[in-house]
Amino acid sequence: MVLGLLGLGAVGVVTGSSVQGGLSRLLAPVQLRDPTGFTSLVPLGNTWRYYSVTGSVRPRDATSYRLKVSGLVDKPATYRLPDLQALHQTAFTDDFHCVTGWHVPDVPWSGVRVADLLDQAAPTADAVGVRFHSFDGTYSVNMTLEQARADDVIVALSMYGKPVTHDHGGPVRVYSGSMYGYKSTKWLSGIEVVRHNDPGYWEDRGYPLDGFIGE
Ligand SMILES: Nc1nc2c(c(=O)[nH]1)N[C@H]1C(S)=C(S)[C@@H](COP(=O)(O)O)O[C@H]1N2
Ligand SMILES: [Mo]
Repeated sequence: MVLGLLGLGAVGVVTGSSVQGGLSRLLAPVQLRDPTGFTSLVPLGNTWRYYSVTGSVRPRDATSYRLKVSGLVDKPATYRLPDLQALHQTAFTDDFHCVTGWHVPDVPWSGVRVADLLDQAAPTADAVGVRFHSFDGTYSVNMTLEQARADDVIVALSMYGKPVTHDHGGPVRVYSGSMYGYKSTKWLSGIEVVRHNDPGYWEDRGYPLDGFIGE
């Protein structure tokens, strides 16, 4: 039961650091399913957790998926999955760090740089930040325009050489190599260019606005 909650493929919601910490103390090391589907005996520190602040999220596929780039831009655009796949893909391997303490080393990512999408959209002179929206209907988070343009901030289409799974926020999620996981919006539906760098879902609940790993 508890193992099911922690397993990546399980339908379960892990809401906060207190829950996470309590389970970690009770259960490490423990058997967990890793993203490749194998089961291994690993310390609880180095595995993925499934996170959703809304419980279950209705999946979107290659037909139903849309990414809207909107707000303070001269050229708003709506991308379908094949449109994103046709753009230049940036690939790199980097760790994933949740601010609650767990991390997963050496994850191969690829996707479209947010900077490339912003260049296409042509932000207006009064643009200061971007707000990433999720089709879960609730989650959103900001970055400054400068942060969002960094080389390691992508709209990720693939993890481990395969399409981003639904549980990991696919078909399209954000990944920022330099920032904690809460900056990486799952089930990405919109990139809105905005006038203020406002706090997002977790930042309203106490996490730092910048979110750089180690700060
Ligand atoms: N839409 C959405 N995106 C989200 C979250 C969430 O709950 N909902 N949680 C964030 C946090 S705190 C982390 S650590 C990662 C977890 O990613 P994972 O579920 O692929 O492990 O997603 C981030 N993006
Ligand atoms: Mo997190």
